[in-house]
Amino acid sequence: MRETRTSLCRLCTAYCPIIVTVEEGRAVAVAGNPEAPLYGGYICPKARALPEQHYGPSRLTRPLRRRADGGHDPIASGQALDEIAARLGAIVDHHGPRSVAVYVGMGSVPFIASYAIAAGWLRALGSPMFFTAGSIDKPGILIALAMHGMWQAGQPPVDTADAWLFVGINPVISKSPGFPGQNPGLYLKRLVDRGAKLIVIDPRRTETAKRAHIHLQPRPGEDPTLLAGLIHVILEEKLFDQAFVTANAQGLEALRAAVAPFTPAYVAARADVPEADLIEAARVFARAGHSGVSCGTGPSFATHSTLTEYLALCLTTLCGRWARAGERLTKPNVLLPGFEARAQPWPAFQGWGFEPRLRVRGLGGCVSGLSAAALADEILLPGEGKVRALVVCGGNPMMAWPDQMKAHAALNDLDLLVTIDTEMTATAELSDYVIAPKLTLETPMTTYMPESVKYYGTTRGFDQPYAAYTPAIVDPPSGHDLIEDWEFFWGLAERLGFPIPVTTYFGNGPQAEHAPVTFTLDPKGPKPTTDQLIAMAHRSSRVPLEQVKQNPNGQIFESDQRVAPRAPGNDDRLELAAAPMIDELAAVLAEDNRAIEADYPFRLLPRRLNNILNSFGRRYAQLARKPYNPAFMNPEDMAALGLAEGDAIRITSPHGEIVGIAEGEAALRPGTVSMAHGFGRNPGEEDPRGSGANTGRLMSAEVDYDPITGIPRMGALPVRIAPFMVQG
Ligand SMILES: Nc1nc2c(c(=O)[nH]1)N[C@H]1C(S)=C(S)[C@@H](COP(=O)(O)OP(=O)(O)OC[C@H]3O[C@@H](n4cnc5c(=O)[nH]c(N)nc54)[C@H](O)[C@@H]3O)O[C@H]1N2
Ligand SMILES: Nc1nc2c(c(=O)[nH]1)N[C@H]1C(S)=C(S)[C@@H](COP(=O)(O)OP(=O)(O)OC[C@H]3O[C@@H](n4cnc5c(=O)[nH]c(N)nc54)[C@H](O)[C@@H]3O)O[C@H]1N2
Ligand code: SF4
Ligand SMILES: [Mo]
Repeated sequence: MRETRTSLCRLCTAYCPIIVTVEEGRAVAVAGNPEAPLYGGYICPKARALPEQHYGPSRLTRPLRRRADGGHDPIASGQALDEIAARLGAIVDHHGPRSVAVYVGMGSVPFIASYAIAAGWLRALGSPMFFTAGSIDKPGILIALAMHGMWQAGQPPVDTADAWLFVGINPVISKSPGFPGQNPGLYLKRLVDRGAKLIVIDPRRTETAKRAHIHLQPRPGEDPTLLAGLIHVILEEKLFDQAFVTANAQGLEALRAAVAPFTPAYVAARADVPEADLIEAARVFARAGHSGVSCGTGPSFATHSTLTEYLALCLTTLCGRWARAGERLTKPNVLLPGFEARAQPWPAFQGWGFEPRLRVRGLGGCVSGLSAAALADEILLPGEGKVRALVVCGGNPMMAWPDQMKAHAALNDLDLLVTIDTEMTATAELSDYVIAPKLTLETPMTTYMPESVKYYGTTRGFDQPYAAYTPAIVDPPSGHDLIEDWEFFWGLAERLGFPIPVTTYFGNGPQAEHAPVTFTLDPKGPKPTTDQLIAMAHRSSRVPLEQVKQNPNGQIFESDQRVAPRAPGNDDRLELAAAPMIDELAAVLAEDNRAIEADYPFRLLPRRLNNILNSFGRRYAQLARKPYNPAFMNPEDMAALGLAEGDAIRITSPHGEIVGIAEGEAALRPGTVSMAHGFGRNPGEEDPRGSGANTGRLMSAEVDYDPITGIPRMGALPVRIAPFMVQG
């Protein structure tokens, strides 16, 4: 029997509505859902590969256990859980709970329960060692918000903007939640057709930059310089919203003094952009009726990630781009609890320096969590507190952690490594146990996740109060032994004999306090279904889950709620001059990169490929047009080095070396090399034209790391390029 069913693609945070053709309980084709609001029927090629993900030869359908020779044999999931629980119990008995860590990656995005239950399970075990991929993504957003304060009513909708500034973010391809991810290409087209002016800061002329009124194509890593320059012009020309700033912010004079040296002439020369374009960008941004800023991974990886986000918040506040009393509340929540939005800040708060402290680099807990970039060191460093067991849930450390060689040494040093993954990844190969999970189409879910990303600072998520629910729409493959990610932690808690406290996660600091949804899962009681778990997590939603379930295409749940005025007597203010940020801006001014540039004249930049999601998708015939990640270079640079299209090149950083395959791309600023991450395999299995190269190999987790979030330099990475000659 052949029929169609509606569902949601949940591979990335866009959560595109899809129509799945199902035959005999199996998905055979996926198309966009034109009836769903917001998305205009859009899907990307990755959604069309969902059937291949579910039934292709690389899918794991049963757990595996590692043999002494490194190979893996199938094992029943119940037995795997028995053995893992016993080994964890022994490790905790001997070394204490802190010796057990969990790392949750992007593969948990589709599952409401996995992140919250993994965190709760670890807490109940007594270990604070919980790490997420978010700490090697844009952790600076949350610290910047803690330092600046948050506006309770949020921002006016993006689609009312007359100007928008994109800093190292390419939503047309990435659907980064830093911009509404619901068909961002169409979104931008509509904005531009309406007369809005886009300003893009990116060393590459990206798909987003093609629509830009002004594209600043600077030297990589100069984002704080450029943003300080924009603020300089806006203050100098008195283009800011003086009334808003006087009523709602503090620190203006200190900020003015800090950006004073960042004159247009200085910034233009240092970042190598036309001075007139910089001034025009400042004027367009400030004179717009509404405008906003989205920052991406480009600046986050290029050091000073928190400062870039902080200056973006200062720009937003200076121009008063926050929702005002009496305006319609654009994001009244749907699946999250309703709230009273006031035109006032949650003031700045101490968002870092929390317990536990890590043993390396003076890092500690903070609102962006513990630094995954430091976890390899926590595994390798002997002594009290050494991490000996690691559970990886929907992540791929061997492909994603900076410093692949160190990650490899660390994972091999563990007493126990368990990975929950759909395929035999490079990390799974090193794992003692690999747990095979159910996949998205086999499980129910709502749009809770993309709705909650709006709580991450300048991150946007949905621009409308949209919500949708999908049931499981296909059966798991016959003869499977699959469990859902959350059931793994349930099974361990059952065997270890403790309940799991769950806090569904959204917001940080003051926001998290206003309506957390908490419940306890007790494995002594009956095991809930995933739908029951979803119901528990949505218990205090503004719109009842049952109502959301009634529309298979999802729906925009309008609200006539208005932004309330400031509470009487309240005088909280947004902070324009947090001391650590003013100090860091002074340090930026004093930076001198010339010495390193003489030896390493190129800069390696991160990028996203349309068909590949981090390390995911490379095994799918319909996605992997090339099995490797090309090293894109400006054709003039290639000519100067005598390189032809497809030549192998040696890419050397102060820390490591990889071999890439050169490919010309005129859109790149000369002097840059742009490469996707998540490629290559484990050390010793290098195959530049086969699996590609792992750019993490070029990075050190200990170089130019942020003292609060721990994120090291992962972009704007100094490298040198030379033709690669095959030896012998
Ligand atoms: N050099 C370099 N390093 C980087 C980056 C970079 O640009 N350059 N980017 C950084 C960023 S932004 C991030 S977010 C991190 C990502 O870091 P990770 O999340 O650790 O890496 P991914 O490759 O996204 O791993 C996701 C894994 O989830 C698995 N998966 C897919 N679907 C499911 C599922 O349904 N269930 C389960 N359990 N697993 C599933 C996939 O097979 C894959 O192995 O990498 C960071 N590292
Ligand atoms: N198709 C696809 N979609 C994805 C992913 C994927 O791998 N593939 N990954 C997902 C993940 S985990 C994330 S975090 C998001 C990331 O989403 P984005 O942050 O939008 O990531 P990119 O598309 O790489 O855009 C980053 C841009 O920064 C530019 N850049 C590099 N260095 C600098 C710099 O120093 N300064 C400035 N201003 N720009 C710089 C790069 O040229 C690039 O265009 O995408 C998500 N979506
Ligand atoms: S953008 Fe692509 S991968 Fe992301 S949710 Fe939409 S269809 Fe899926
Ligand atoms: Mo990411």
